[in-house]
Amino acid sequence: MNPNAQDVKEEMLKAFPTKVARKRAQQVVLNKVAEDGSVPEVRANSRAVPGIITQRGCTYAGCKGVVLGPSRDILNITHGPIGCGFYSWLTRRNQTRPGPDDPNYMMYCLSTDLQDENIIFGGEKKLAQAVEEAYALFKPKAIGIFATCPVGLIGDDIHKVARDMKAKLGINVFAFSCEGYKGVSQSAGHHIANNQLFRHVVGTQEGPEQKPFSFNLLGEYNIGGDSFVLEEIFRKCGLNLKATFSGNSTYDQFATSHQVDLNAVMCHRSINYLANMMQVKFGIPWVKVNFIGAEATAKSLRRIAAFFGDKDLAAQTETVIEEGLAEVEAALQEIRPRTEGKTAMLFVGGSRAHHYQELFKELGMKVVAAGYEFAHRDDYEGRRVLGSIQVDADSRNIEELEVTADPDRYRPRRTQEELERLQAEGNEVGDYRGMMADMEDGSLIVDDISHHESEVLIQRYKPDVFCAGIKEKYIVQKMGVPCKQLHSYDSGGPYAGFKGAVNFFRDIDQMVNSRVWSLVKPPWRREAQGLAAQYGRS
Ligand code: CFM
Repeated sequence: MNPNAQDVKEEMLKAFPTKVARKRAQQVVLNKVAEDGSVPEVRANSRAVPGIITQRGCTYAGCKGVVLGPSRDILNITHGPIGCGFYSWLTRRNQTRPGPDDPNYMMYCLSTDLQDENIIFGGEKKLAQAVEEAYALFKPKAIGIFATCPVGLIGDDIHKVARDMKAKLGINVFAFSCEGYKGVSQSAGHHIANNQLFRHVVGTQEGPEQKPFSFNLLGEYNIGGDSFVLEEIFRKCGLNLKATFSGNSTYDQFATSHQVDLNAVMCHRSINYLANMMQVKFGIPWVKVNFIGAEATAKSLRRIAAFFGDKDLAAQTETVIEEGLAEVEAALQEIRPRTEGKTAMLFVGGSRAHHYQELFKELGMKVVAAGYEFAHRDDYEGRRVLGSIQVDADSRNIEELEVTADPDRYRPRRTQEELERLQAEGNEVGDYRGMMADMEDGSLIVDDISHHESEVLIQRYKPDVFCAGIKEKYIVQKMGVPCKQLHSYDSGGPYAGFKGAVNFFRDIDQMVNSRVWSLVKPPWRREAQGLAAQYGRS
């Protein structure tokens, strides 16, 4: 029996001081989907309360780690103390597959290793030296420079260094003012990364003539090999994938990505900025897709095929879907009887807490609570609320680029009527309906969940699996509940597409049906074992 969600909410908040409880009350919401699809308002993208243990990361993580991290042949240099570079060194399981002669810098960790002296006298010279040294060693096509907190505090002009180096070396050098403190979470880093990629890379080369059905996949970072699975599916359908931002892609693909006819947006949170800017400047429409979940994959493939409106493409897509679903169905027949009726919670990032619900639905499991770490209201409530999101001082801190149609290269790929027809057919054209519309009434939505709140949720709901990240994993498991990492997939994956769905079903089956969890005695199952001691007297 599930507990009453309102009671749980009150219990979560009662440990907090009044002011904190008042703020958190706006971020913990009982879901209710109205007839017109609207849902209750969730406070999101606001500062975490100091002292609360949040799941969030920093702006530098969102920019250097998330969006640029998977790029294979852009040489990424962290300008800052060595720790920022070291701890962002390939911890995200993003994979890439270069050809035998292609450069691959992903396994390197380059840092300017700022010292006290540089903090006092400035680090620009050291940065310029580092860029020259890196160029001499690797001869890359492009170098990205990433600012860390102290760089912003001492005021190094990294953009000037980038300009000077670009002129001197004759390669593309660009910088990101993604100091960790710049925004309230890694979300700000996504925006900064989108801006600079758009400004300095996208559309800087003209490639060969476009093949038919060319598109980019935006917001797919090839964690655990997801992109590899998707690339194969697209190839089988007869689609031509140009660039993936940024899983398993190259600088040249980014630079020529403005030539395609469609952008398919997977992770709305991290890359909707680029999708919108490319639409305004080049006339490329975007559709929302989700390749997590077999049905979701089928729906997304049909959405892309519908956009291109070609009979043969549609037929080939249906064949691929049929094959894929057959494989998934066979696995579900075996697994679903063991997972049916179990419960899950997902507290992850800015899109997976939504996307992965598809896979749990297919397993017959119920999602009782979910939330994002750092997503915005539109990811919860849908883009329909965009106009009513208040811009606060923290968001104003992040640059909004002024974008206009390119005088020579703007080419509307579809007429307004065609796009409206596709949207009317349910295709989320330039639209995202958000997480809550897909969740049951009465489920709990918790934005930027804290450690304390997770504990209360687990104690009260005793879910069969809790999905989060490495920081949460062992605390959750000590409570006798398996924790599936949905950032790194633990050592598993890929989980995208049809093959990925089968992998996920097997992994979750093992987790929720292992008897090992009943051997863990969480604190509330133990007898009261108060510690007793006496002060010694002499
Ligand atoms: Fe997008 Fe991501 Fe995510 Fe994200 Fe991330 Fe990630 Fe994530 Mo970790 S880009 S919002 S900043 S889907 S690294 S691949 S898993 S928190 S839900």
